Amino acid sequence: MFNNLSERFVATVKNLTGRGRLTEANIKESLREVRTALLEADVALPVIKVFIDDIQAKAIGKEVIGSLRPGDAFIQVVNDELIKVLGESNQVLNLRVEPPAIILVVGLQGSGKTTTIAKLARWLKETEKKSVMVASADVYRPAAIKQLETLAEQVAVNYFPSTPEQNPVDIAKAAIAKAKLQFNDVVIIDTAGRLHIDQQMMLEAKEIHNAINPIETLLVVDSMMGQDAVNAAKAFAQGLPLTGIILTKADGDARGGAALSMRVVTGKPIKFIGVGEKIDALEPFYPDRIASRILGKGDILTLVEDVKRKIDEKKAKKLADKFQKGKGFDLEDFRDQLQQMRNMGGVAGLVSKLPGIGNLGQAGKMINDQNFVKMEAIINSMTPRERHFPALIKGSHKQRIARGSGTEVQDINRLLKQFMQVQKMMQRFKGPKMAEMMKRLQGNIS
Ligand SMILES: Nc1nc2c(ncn2[C@@H]2O[C@H](COP(=O)(O)OP(=O)(O)OP(=O)(O)O)[C@@H](O)[C@H]2O)c(=O)[nH]1
Ligand SMILES: [Mg+2]
Repeated sequence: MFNNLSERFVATVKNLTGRGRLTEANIKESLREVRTALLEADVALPVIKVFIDDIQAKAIGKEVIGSLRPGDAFIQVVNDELIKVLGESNQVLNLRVEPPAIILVVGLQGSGKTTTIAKLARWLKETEKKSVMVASADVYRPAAIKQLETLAEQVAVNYFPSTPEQNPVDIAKAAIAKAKLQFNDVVIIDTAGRLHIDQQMMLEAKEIHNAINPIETLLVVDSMMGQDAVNAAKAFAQGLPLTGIILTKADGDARGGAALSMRVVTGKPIKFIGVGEKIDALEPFYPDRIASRILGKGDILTLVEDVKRKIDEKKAKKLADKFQKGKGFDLEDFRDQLQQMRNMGGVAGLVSKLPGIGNLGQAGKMINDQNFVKMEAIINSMTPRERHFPALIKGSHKQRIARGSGTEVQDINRLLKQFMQVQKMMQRFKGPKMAEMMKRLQGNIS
């Protein structure tokens, strides 16, 4: 997300380097570039106007104090403005009611409601330690109910069964009654989506809303729809008392116009973003972190949270021990490492949060999930003995492994070479040096 915008902004700042002070003349050009970047990102025009006016007012005459370079001073102003437009701070879900806290989820067809409900249920369960129930009031597509049931099973939360013959309001009410009996903390109600916003859909959503009086009414919108998503959100906000927005498919949206326009145009906060099809690809929306990502500074905080949440602690400790000793690192450990990286929202998700990744070029493109899957398949096709003692893998073994994993002998050679590089690197870090690095890392994290 925001790749294009990010590239543009970083280039703009580079142009300012070397100037002594921000003046009307030298920021005029930068502002023009920012404006073009926002237009290309498909940001709503009124938002662009406010953005540019604010930056102009704040940037002109801004002293470049101390070691701060003009580019940095300008970026500071842009950063503040981005945060403002994105909504200042993370807006948490309001669950402070007598349980169950009711969350109603609405949105256009295919925007990602059902998937997002499963992700949200999982997030509430794992991060907030809530007991969650989900129920589907989407009676127009029989498969829709089944879809939620399957997802609920996958994330292991309570599922309230419903059928297409029932009335949506009745389903919602019955689910809430059941959740109350079971002492669930949160109940999330899925609704039917329509192709367009029409009277009937709004009426039905309103009817459900009136009947259950949810503490949160969340609108799910597809960020790839750009300004259409913003307009749809505006219409929804007029018909329903929305409490927040969840922006899905941010992973497929290189422009980011919806994210940047949503708050200003609808007045509603984005509370979460969906960043992938996987069930854990949902992140709370932090304007400051997103601004940081847009400006190419990376989003280390979200990355650290990701790592904390997803890493298998036992395996990580085992690996750290081997690190310390600097020996015994074999292909099984290597495979664990690959798996952990994939668990962290895939390599692409990981890489997008690292600072300065735009400069990685070709090398960056080589890192991808397909390669990792292939590497895992190769290691899986080895015997345990081969995994422990890679040096023993000879020509005929390689052919067998290649056949077993559906790869070529040259893939096996490449993997063994990569493994050896990692192993060498680990040896260099062994002993006290590693302990020191770990300590410093921990200091940075907490
Ligand atoms: N890449 C990506 N895909 C997503 C994301 N969220 C949802 N999807 C995909 O979007 C498609 C539609 O998702 P659903 O959850 O069925 O959408 P819905 O709004 O419930 O659809 P209806 O019930 O038909 O209105 C699915 O293929 C999801 O996997 C996301 O954050 N990233
Ligand atoms: Mg659905």
